[in-house]
Formats: sequence, C-alpha cells, structure tokens
Amino acid sequence: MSSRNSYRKVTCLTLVALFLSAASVMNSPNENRICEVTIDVGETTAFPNTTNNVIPITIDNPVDTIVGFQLWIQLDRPPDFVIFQTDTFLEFDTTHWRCNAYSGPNCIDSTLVPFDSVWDFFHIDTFEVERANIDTAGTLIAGWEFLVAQSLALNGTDLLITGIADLPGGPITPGFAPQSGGTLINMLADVLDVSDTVTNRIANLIINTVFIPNFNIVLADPGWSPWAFETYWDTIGWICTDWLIDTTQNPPDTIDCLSWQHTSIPPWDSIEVVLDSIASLDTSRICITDGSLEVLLSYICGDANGDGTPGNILDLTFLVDRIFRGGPPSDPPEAADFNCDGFYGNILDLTIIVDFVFRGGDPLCSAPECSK
Ligand SMILES: [Ca+2]
Ligand SMILES: [Ca+2]
Repeated sequence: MSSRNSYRKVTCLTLVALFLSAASVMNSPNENRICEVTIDVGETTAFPNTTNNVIPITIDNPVDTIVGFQLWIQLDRPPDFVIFQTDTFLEFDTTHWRCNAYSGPNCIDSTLVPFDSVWDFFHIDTFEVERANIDTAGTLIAGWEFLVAQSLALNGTDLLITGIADLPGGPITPGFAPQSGGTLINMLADVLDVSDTVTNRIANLIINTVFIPNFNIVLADPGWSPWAFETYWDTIGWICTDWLIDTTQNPPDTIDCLSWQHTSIPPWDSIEVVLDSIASLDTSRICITDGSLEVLLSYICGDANGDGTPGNILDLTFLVDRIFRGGPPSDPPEAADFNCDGFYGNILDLTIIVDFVFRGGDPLCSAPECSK
C-alpha cells in the first residue's frame, strides 16, 4: 500500500461506530395511534408593560408515569417584545484530572476522569448563567427534586427547562402518574412597552426539537424514547496532516500518521465507514404543539367607553347601557374592571363609578389589586 516515492500512505480503514443505543426501541409509524405523550404550549394573551404573565405548558401522558423532562422553549422575536425573567448567576464547575506524563514537576499530558476515581489535580472553572423564574405551584411537578430553567441565549428570549423527579439518595420522589390536561409548568414572561402602533403583536413559543440534547421526555419505562432513529452508512474521508517519516531510507518513507484531519472531498489518505443515524421525534409516541403570546392593545383602567378619559359620566352611561340594555362590552373588557377583581363591568363596578361620580367616592382603579 505504501509508496517509496511518496510521502503519502494510503490505508483503508473500515471502522464501524454504533450510535444506535436507542434505535432498538423505535416503533413502526402508525398515524392512527394516540400519542403516548402530548405537550401543548397553548395560546396566551397579555397587556404591554406587565410582568409575571403566566404561560402554562400542559401535558397528557395516558400511558406511563413521567419522571423527567427537558424542554427548550424559544421566542421567535428579539428581546424588545417579550422576555422570560432571568437573573445572572455565577456557577462553578470542578473537573478532576489524572496526569499521564510529567516533565519535571509539570504535568504535560492529562486525562479528564470522574470525580470519584483516582485523580492527581482538579480545575475549578467559573461561568455565568442566566437563570429564569418559573412557577411550579399547583403543577404536576411541584415537589420535584431538581428543576432548573435558564436562558441559553442569555437575553431571556428562550428557556431551557430541566426537571428530574427523583435524585439519588434521600426520599424517593415519584413522577406524575398517567393523566390528561395537567399543567407541567408555568413559565413567567414579562411584556415590555409594546406600542399600540405595532401591528404584529404575536410572539411564537416554539419547542426546539431539532437539537437533540435539549429535548427529552423520560417515562418510568427505561426503554421509552421520544426519538426515532434512521440509520445509514456514512463515508468519512481523512487526510494526514503530519507524517512520521523514516529519513534513513532513500527516498524517505512514511512510517505512520501522527495527525489526521477530516475532509469531505478527495484526495484523502484514509476512509472511515461509519454506521450513523439521524434522529427525529417519533410522532407515533409524542405530539408537540407550539404556542404563542399575543400582546393586546394597551388600555386605560376606568375608561369604559374607550375615549381616552377614565371615570366620567360617559363611562358610567356606557356601563349602564352594557349591564341593563345589552350594550357592547368595553374594549378591552378589562377597562371596565374598576376594582381590578378580575370581573369586568359588572354591577360592582357600576356601584364604584356611581359612587365616584356622584358621591365623591374613591377614584376608579385605586384598589391595591390595580397596582400590580
Ligand atoms: Ca371614558
Ligand atoms: Ca370588577
């Protein structure tokens, strides 16, 4: 195979790498089958300049208990519209190393090893992460032992949420049993000062299912996978960038390759044939529905008739017309919620505006609930 007239040596290698640990669980497609897990981000609305707007993610898992998940939710707009609240935290990562070779007191070759194995030295790296606030109260994962949400984009336009029901040691925390329509988690988003003149008022909330490491649903059945794998043979070319040369020969001969570089086009010095796989969501097992957040037009609390002036006789007349004569609702209805109790333009709100206009009562929208 070698040529004495060349510094190149061609070796044909056939290496088979198996990346198929999960392929064996792949099911044949069946469009009629009910999804074993369904995740729905849903559609939410919020007003400008509001904080902690709840965006629920609901889940159906009719087949098995869920004990872990990882979801990466991405907004399709820049961070001047809607953002997830994040705070910057400093994290530490300790890695342990075993020294393979010393030059005097200095280690010149080392290998990363698990922390619980024999190691010679360690590194502590620090890095910043953007942690997000999320709400698990009343959700299916309340009480789970590990839950982290962070913005990989570092600006609040995405959330990578990782939840694990039970960590090693301590009490055993089960996942949630088969159910339908429960809330997996409540994301909290802030809507910024979006002008009423902005016409496209929707931010889509997209679950990233392309980047495999950031999407996973873990069922109690250890063999269950949301992924289907399609396998294929891939030919990879390698070119040698550093030959070990026997200069005692005439002409010099190549002995071995010291450094290889991947190349996609010939010429190459070696070929590797690899059994590779492409992963895609197994839609017979898992169904995903992305969501959206629509930013509503702003309004003035107390301006029931929408003329720009709150709390006068015209607003009172508008509300009387609405309640007693079937007139139109306020636009948006929240404008007629004078006590901010979540009920729009009812008899209680009418009482408040009558009291204010005719009896010098408290101004509209002055309840503590209105200042949130
Ligand atoms: Ca008005
Ligand atoms: Ca009310």
